[in-house]
Amino acid sequence: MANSKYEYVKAFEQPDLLLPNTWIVVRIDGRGFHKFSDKYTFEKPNDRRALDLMNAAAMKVMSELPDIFIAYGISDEYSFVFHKSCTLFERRSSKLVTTIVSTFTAYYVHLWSNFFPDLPLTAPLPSFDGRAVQYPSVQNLRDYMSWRQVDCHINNLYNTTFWALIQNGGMDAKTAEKELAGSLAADKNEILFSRFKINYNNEPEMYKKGSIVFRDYELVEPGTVELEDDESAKTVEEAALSKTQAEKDRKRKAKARITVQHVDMIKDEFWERRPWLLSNKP
Ligand code: DGT
Ligand code: MG
Ligand code: MG
Ligand code: MG
Ligand code: MG
Repeated sequence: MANSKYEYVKAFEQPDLLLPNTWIVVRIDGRGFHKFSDKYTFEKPNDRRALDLMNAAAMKVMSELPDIFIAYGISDEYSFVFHKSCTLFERRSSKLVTTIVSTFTAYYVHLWSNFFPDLPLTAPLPSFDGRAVQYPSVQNLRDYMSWRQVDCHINNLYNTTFWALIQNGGMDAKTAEKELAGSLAADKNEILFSRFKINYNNEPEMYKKGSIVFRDYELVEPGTVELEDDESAKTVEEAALSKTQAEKDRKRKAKARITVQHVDMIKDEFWERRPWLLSNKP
């Protein structure tokens, strides 16, 4: 069929392919969740139901998009990570971001009543923004994950102390803010312990460390995953073989158990114990 005279408008669509061979992080964040959390009177500083709902929606996103190998959530945000070899949607940035944002939002709304059975969700409904960022090295990616986890720790220590001063110490927000201005982590730990008998170390791990969602391959022995392979050295037969291998890997990924953990991922141990996460055959 001949092109219509209107067809030229297609040329206005600009490609937005992300660079090959880079780790892709899609971070989404709740829009206006300060207001949203007030509307549904989320517990301060952490509302278990709200965080569990974020985690449940993230797990659904991961099961629908097996190319995501790890995700990390704190507060109203979630970061989803694609392996550097990922070719999903030809690595089109807007397609990756909008698919994740809409899938996450749909599940957030769909699962709401499981976590807030007594609070019907009413308009304006929750929405999320999203962006894709590319990281060229494993070190950059790990530094990104560490950055988010350090942020979680800093914010949670501050918020825990701030709300203790208000809820247990009877301060107003202005006074509590002044009290904490310029304070170090040790000062906040001391305020919590000496004034309120709260040992910060005993606070829930989810609040202190955030939530890491990943595929757990219990059958993978540590050290059995190849960390380096040279794509360019492959013969045609090897390439065909690796295609069936890729198919097997895809099925294996789809079947793997998706788990949520609240552990340190800044130190090497988390990654060393799970070599498949950053391997060339995720
Ligand atoms: P944005 O992202 O620019 O549209 O604006 P916000 O208001 O979403 O700001 P953001 O993302 O920087 O901060 C997240 C807000 O969500 C923050 O005001 C606290 C609130 N929030 C998140 N999780 C909880 C929770 O578990 N409990 C309570 N009370 N508030 C929470
Ligand atoms: Mg924001
Ligand atoms: Mg937000
Ligand atoms: Mg946020
Ligand atoms: Mg279509």
